[in-house]
Formats: sequence, C-alpha cells, structure tokens
Amino acid sequence: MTFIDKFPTEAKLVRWHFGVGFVALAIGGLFGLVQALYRTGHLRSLLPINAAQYYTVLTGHGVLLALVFTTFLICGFFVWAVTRSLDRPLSHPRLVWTGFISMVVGTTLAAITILNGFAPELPFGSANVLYTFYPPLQAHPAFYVGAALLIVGSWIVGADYFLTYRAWRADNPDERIPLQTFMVFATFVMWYLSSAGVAVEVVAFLIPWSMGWISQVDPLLTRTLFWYFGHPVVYFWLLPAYLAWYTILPKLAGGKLFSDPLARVVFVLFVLLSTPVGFHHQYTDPGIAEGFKFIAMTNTFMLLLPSLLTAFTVVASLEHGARQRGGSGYIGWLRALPWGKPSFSAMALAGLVFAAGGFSGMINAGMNINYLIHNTIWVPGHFHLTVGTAFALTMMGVAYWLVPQITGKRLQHRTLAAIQPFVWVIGMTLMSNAMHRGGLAGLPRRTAKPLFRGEGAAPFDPVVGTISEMQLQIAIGGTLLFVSLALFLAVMVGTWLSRPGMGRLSVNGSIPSALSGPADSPRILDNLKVWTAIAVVLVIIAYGLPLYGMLADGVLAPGSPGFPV
Ligand code: HAS
Ligand code: CU
Repeated sequence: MTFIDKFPTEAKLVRWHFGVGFVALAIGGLFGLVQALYRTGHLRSLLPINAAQYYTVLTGHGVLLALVFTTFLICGFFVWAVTRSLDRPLSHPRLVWTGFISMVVGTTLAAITILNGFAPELPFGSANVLYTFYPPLQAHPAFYVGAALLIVGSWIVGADYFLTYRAWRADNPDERIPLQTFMVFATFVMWYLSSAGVAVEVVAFLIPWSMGWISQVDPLLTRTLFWYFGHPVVYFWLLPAYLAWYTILPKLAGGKLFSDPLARVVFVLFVLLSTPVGFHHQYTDPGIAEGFKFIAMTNTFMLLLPSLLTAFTVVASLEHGARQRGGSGYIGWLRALPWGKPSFSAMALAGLVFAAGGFSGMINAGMNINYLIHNTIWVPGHFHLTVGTAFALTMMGVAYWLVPQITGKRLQHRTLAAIQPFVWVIGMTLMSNAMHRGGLAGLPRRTAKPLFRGEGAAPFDPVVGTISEMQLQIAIGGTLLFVSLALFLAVMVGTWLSRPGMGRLSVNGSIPSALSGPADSPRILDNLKVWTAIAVVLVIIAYGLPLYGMLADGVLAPGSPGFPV
C-alpha cells in the first residue's frame, strides 16, 4: 500500500514541507548562478545587480538554501521516517502544522528584509548580513525574528516526533525503537541542544540590539553562541542524508543494511560529539585560549569516526546489494549498481562526493593548517561538497523515490531525472575543485571585488594554473549546477501537475530489515537520555570556562580578559 493511501494527513504534511523547500531551492539556486557569474566576472554586464547587491544575493543564497531549504526538507522527511518506521499516524498533526506555519512566517519575514536589498528605497529594512548574521553586521529586527520563528517552528514539528513515539511505546512496551525513529531522535536531540545557542544569541542580543534597546553587543560572545550552533547544524543537515544512505540506499541497490547496531552507534556518537567542537570555526578569533581551541580540534577529529564508520557500513551494504544483483570482482560489483535509477544515483553520487568533502573538512579542522584556508574561497568549496551535495543531492534522490509515494503520481520526465545527478556532480566537481585551489592561492571568500585578474589585480600567484582559469571553472560549474537544478525542478513540477489517474503507481516503499538486526546490540544503545546527559557534560567542559571568560567582563562588553597563550 502506498504511503499516501495509508497515511493521507502525513503525506500532505510532507508535500507541503517539500513544496516550500523546493521554492526556496529554486530562488536560492538562481541566486547561486548570479553570484557565481558576478563574482568571477563572467557576463557581469548582463547581471542586474551592483557590488552592494552582490551581498544581497549572497545572503539570499545562503539563507534560502542552507537554512530554509534544509529545515523544511528535514522536517518533512522526518515526518515520513517517523510515521513509516513506527507504522502509525502522527499523534498531533496539528502541532506539526503549527510548526510549519511558524517556519513559513519566519521565512517570509526574513526573505522580505533580504530581498529589500534589491530596492533599498522601499521601507522593508535590510539584511545584507550573510547567512551567519553575526555582529557587527546588523539586520532589520524582522530578519532576526524571522530566523527565530524558523528555528522555533522546527522545534515544534520535532516535538510531535517524540509524542508520536510515546504513543507507540505505550502500545509496544518491549520492542526496540525502530532504526529510522532512533535516527530522527538522535538528530533532534542534537538539534535542540545546539540550536538553543543561536536562540539565545538572537533573542537575548540581536533582536534587542537591532531594536535599539541595547547599544552594543559583544561580538566574540555572539560569534561563540553562533558557532556553538553553527557546527552541529551541519550535522542537522548531514544526518538526514545518513538516514537515507543507511535505510533507503541499500534497498535501492537491491540489498540490505549491513548492520543496524553499527548505525545506532554512529548516531549516538553524533549526539555526543557534534556540539563541543564549534571553536574549530573560531581558530583565528582572539580572546579564546588556544587550549580550548585544541580541545575542540581533538573532539573534531574524534568526530570523524562516525563518518568513517558510515563509509564502511554503507559501502558494505551497497556491495551486498550489487552482489545480489550478480555483481562480482573487487570493484567490478560497482557496475552492477542501478546507476540509471535517479533515486539511487543521486544518493550514491552524493556519498562519493561527500568522501571528498570529508577530506577537505579534515584539513579545515587542523588548527595550524586552518590558518592557510580560513576565510578563503576554499571554505565554500568545502561546504558545497557537504551541505551543497551530500545533503542537497541526497534529498533530490529522496524526492525521486518519495514524491510518488506522497502524491500517488508517477515520476515524470524520467530521462531528465536520470541525467540530473550526473550533471550536478560534473558541475560540482569543476566548481568546488577550482574553489579549493583558489583558496590555496589565497582568494578570499565573500567578496564581490576585486576580480583578482586582469589589470590592477592583486598579485595572486597559484602554484598550478591561473586565477582566470579557476574563475572560469567556477562559472561553468555554477552554470551546470543551475542547469541540473532546473532539471530537478522540472521533474518535480511535471510530476506534481500530472494526473494521478494516469497510472497511479504503487512504489514499493517497504524497507528490508538489516543483515544484523537491533537484537544484536545492547539495549543501552537506545537510551538517548543517557547519551544526552553525557553530551551536556561534554558541552559544559568545552564551553563552560570560555563562556565564563567572555561574560566575566560584562555581558555586553566586547572582548574578554586576556588569556595566557
Ligand atoms: Fe565542515 C566549515 C570541518 C563536515 C558544512 N563546514 C564548514 C562550513 C560549512 C560546513 C557550511 O574544522 C562553512 C561555515 C562558514 O560559513 O564559515 N566539516 C569539518 C569536518 C567535517 C565536516 C571535520 N561540514 C561538514 C558537513 C557539512 C559541513 C557534513 C554540511 C552538511 N568545516 C570544518 C571546519 C570548518 C568547516 C573546521 C571551518 C573552516 C573555516 O576556517 O572557516 C567532518 O564531519 C567530515 C567527515 C567526513 C568524512 C567522509 C566519510 C565518507 C563518507 C562517504 C561514504 C560513501 C558513500 C557512497 C555512502 C570523513 C561517509 C558510496 C557509493 C558507492 C557507489 C560506493
Ligand atoms: Cu564545523
């Protein structure tokens, strides 16, 4: 039975979340194209923006994609995951609608202030503050209120995952918590723990400051609160992709998940270690003692473990699937995978690209080598492989598989869908490789000027290649990404507009059990209360003293007393 027939209310909720997310994706993606061309100086004269508006486009791109698209997709996807794996409807769908509306209102408020950058004469404020929005850049209060409503909305949606589980538990007192629900919980526990930081930043400091109620804020404190949230948020994006790679991808490959217990261990490790690492974004910030940065670095390297375990488990599961399909040889089995199936190829390619993104993450994380790449275009190179592909392309794969199940309609334009993930990967390879290389040559991130080539250009001297050639690759790569995005949206809109009567399709939405099931692991693994308590202790160890230092000289006073270095 298709999901929509069994759970019509939940299917509708997923559709709405995905729908809003895809609108954000369309606008944010268009901004991406504009910005790639403007920044690299290609076709600049055709673009209707000036240098100041480059930052409007950049803010819109970052906020709509990294914050809005992600949050809507995750909340919707998890509605499906919880409902499917508990095999029961949500206990309080109205709560989820409430959260959804809060997120839509928040997004609208923030979007209006950002978009007003295109017509600053209009009275809707401004918000050229980029997606990290830290002081001293200041936005209109509506931007911060919007951001807060987006986050609070996701909290409300998340509450119903837990309430639904409680109802399920009452009926199933002895059963192990199903893997997908466990993964959703681990993700949300981490999300509640970490997004509290940005909530404090926004509500206690940024809103009062932008309203003029307080005259100044402490930039170091607000940055620290931001990055306390800003690292775990990347796992808020990654873990839904992992949920898909662990539970959907092996099935699409014709196999089974290799190990359910190992998957649980991975998610527990993320709960424990995702938050006490935020200082790895602040290695160059003065006012934080090197020792605390060192602790964050050590934790970050331990945090590689769950991803390396994931690489092992997911690839083993895919190999199992490929061998079931007749694949053989050491790597020859790769050919037996269903590369023509867009849901599979999107997710598998996203995984392969993430392997490269993970390696650039390891370089970022080294305290000494970070100084080489910090604030260069290397960093956008890194995060387009991670959130921009591991998350975004995986969610496109999820959509190819799930949208027929939540609409009851057959996927349209299948040929376009089949080529779309490959176009994405080619575009991303060109763009992100050139960004990494540009970063090594010292090209800064987040700047509209200068062009770094031609007359009067700053003297950048890359070891291999030229700045112009890198800029060209970024422009071509960005354009291919936009083409790929347009293909994806055409498939989605085409499917949405098609008639359900025309071959109402029953996609096989079942998920086979793992080769090694949950019974092979101790029950303590499921006890998220214990893991959450340990996570809180680790947060206190990592953040207690540094925060005390920042607050000791007065909550609003900039800076912190000197630390012996
Ligand atoms: Fe990062 C900056 C370190 C992962 C996103 N990161 C950023 C920023 C973003 C971001 C958005 O330490 C910029 C923030 C800003 O605007 O300033 N990052 C890491 C590390 C990891 C990491 C150590 N990042 C992510 C993920 C992101 C993300 C995930 C989003 C989703 N990152 C940093 C640091 C900075 C940073 C510093 C600050 C830089 C600076 O100076 O500003 C690790 O979690 C990575 C571990 C991953 C692996 C890869 C394992 C491979 C797998 C693939 C399996 C293959 C499959 C396919 C499934 C070790 C799991 C199989 C298919 C077949 C066909 C076989
Ligand atoms: Cu990080």
